Amino acid sequence: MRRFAVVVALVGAGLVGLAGTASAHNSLIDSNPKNEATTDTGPAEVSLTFDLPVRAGEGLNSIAVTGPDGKSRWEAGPATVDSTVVTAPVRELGPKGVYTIGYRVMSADGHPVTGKLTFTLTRAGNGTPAKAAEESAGGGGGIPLWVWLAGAGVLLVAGLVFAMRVGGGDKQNA
Ligand SMILES: [Cu+2]
Repeated sequence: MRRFAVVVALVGAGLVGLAGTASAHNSLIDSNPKNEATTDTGPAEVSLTFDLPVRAGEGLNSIAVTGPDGKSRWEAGPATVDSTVVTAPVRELGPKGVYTIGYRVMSADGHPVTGKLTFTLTRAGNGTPAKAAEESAGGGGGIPLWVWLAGAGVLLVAGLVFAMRVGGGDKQNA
């Protein structure tokens, strides 16, 4: 019973650790365009600069550019990582208004970091948004499930090993 309680406590602590905010999370320190910028020409790409290198990997990082209607998508391809900078190409923009840049990156400590910025297009462009099919195929997906499962598995095994050591110690002392 005591061993079970230790396992529950350790797994619980592990889950809190997974969900919690650690000080080593990456932070956004610069961007192009700047947050709340006003421009009469759409940017050819969005680049986001963080204080620590971002983990590169298939499906780990995404940048989405959403139009003034709140649903049309304007990024032209998947996000790429170069150390602290994450970049995504952008289509020629269309209607004027407020565009939102949403991002999710894998920080150096293994936790995902999300956020958003906006910029305002003051002169309409000739572009059209990505089609629905392109959106779903655009690789803008989140972190693969196996990454989470692997993390949870490591914590579970660590908790069990620790609990067994504690349990064995109890027996020897009894
Ligand atoms: Cu963290």
